[in-house]
Amino acid sequence: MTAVAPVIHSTVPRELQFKVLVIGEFGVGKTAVIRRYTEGHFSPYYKLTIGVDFAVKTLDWDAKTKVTIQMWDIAGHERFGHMTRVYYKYAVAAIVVFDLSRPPTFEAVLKWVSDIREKVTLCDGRPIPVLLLANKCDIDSITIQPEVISNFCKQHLIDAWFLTSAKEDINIGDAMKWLVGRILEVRSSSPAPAPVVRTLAPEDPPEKPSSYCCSMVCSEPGVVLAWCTANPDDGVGMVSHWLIIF
Ligand SMILES: Nc1nc2c(ncn2[C@@H]2O[C@H](COP(=O)(O)OP(=O)(O)OP(=O)(O)O)[C@@H](O)[C@H]2O)c(=O)[nH]1
Ligand SMILES: [Mg+2]
Repeated sequence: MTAVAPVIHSTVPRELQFKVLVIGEFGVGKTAVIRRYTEGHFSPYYKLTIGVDFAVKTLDWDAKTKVTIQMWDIAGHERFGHMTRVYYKYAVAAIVVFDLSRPPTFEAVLKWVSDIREKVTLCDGRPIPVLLLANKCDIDSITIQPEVISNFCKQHLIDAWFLTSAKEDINIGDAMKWLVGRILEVRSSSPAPAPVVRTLAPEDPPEKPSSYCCSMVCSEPGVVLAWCTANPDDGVGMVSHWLIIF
């Protein structure tokens, strides 16, 4: 009789970490979208982002997969634009945000998409997925029509777009869910799978981690280091310190 080798299906949970860029013109609501998603609140006050900021959110994607999204909140103001090549490094997706009540911020989307396509690709050379957010849909007197946005996305190979409001919490969660799904889909179709940051040992406790340390080391001039601290109750984290060495 021939012995049949048992088929072993891995039940070891995996933890994946993805770097996602959030870009777009100043004042469009990038920080507000990130805050809404990671902390669940909104501030009506505008405090411009200087350089780059970070936020981290951990999701139980399915029974076997924990996903940590590291969101890089890139300043939209022109004067901080010279560092984007460093900030974009190792990103696996980008969210481009524009303000529905300010048409010039929609016109600037192409500039941001081109910047991404020129400066960052996946490790196998494919372009990173791009999600477009038409933010501030709570404001009346909006003149940009949905079909114009849809056509624009088709024409420039933008993967998807959503009407959002960070203020009223419209579509932020759905948009992020779509993006994580897309990142996983792209990753699974890659000839060289993206690295698994950490595989949890079976004896690891299933609770959410109380803190993280994440660092980005760039081969370009400059080193970017970020220390993230997560809230043990909801797994939501914010970078507590960051440092760029030139
Ligand atoms: N009505 C409304 N206001 C919003 C919304 N999202 C953001 N805002 C406001 O728009 C202003 C700018 O938001 P930010 O999130 O700081 O903009 P940003 O894109 O991060 O700007 P930079 O950091 O300068 O690049 C703030 O006053 C926010 O309160 C929204 O969905 N609806
Ligand atoms: Mg900001």
